[in-house]
Amino acid sequence: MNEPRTAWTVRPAAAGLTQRGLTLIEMAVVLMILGLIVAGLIGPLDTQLEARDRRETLNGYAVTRGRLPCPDSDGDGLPNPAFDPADVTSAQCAVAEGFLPWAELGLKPGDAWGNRIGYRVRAPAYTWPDSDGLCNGNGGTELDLCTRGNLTIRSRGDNPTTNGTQEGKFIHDAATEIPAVLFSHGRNGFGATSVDGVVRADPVAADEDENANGDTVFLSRNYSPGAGDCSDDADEGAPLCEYDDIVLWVAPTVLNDKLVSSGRLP
Ligand SMILES: [Ca+2]
Ligand SMILES: [Ca+2]
Ligand SMILES: [Ca+2]
Ligand SMILES: [Ca+2]
Repeated sequence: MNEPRTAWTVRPAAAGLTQRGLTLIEMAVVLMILGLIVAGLIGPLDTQLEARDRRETLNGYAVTRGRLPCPDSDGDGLPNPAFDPADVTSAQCAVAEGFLPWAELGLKPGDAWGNRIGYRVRAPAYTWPDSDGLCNGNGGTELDLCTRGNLTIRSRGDNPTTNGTQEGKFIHDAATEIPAVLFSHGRNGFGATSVDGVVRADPVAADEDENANGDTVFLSRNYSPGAGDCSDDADEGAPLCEYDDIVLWVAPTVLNDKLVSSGRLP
């Protein structure tokens, strides 16, 4: 004999999952937990997609202008100096690394946490348009197909030379000769400047500091919450320290493809 079904129970369709149905309160708890999980996933995904949009905007800018913009050094969202097609020295950026010139690109001034986006570009190799349709080589002074970037992206993961051991902290070059890098210092904001110009605290962990120390090397890896005994080194016995930065870079192959397919470069 089947038990009488009440309005307060929901019976699972598959037999054998559980002997009794879930009460509405139990269902509500399950739905609430699922909601929290989904919200937790959508947050970071959203910011990743936003970062990709920014990079796409930058690639599109390169296609229409034949060059990348200089960084913004004073926070008004415009490149420094202003580009002047009659003055080649305007491709010499005021700073090698500054803020993404959001106003020039038609973007929002900051990331999801109200901080400006960092931006570094090789100038003038990527900030002056090609003048002659010729390849002027690595270290050239205009953006053509032989131009190479000077930025390096490092990451952490498995060491491919150790058979049978799966590392997680082995540091390696993920990309080299990169023309330009865009980065957000993430939720913790260490190393960032707010959209209102407030300089936030410096990073404490080594991997995040790599994205705040102003040199040509950046570090991009998965999020880690950090722990008391953490270390950003090769010690596989200790967890990685806190890292929530979002580092994206302009890939030279992608940029070249776009410049060629749009007819910008021969
Ligand atoms: Ca500016
Ligand atoms: Ca050329
Ligand atoms: Ca961070
Ligand atoms: Ca660095």
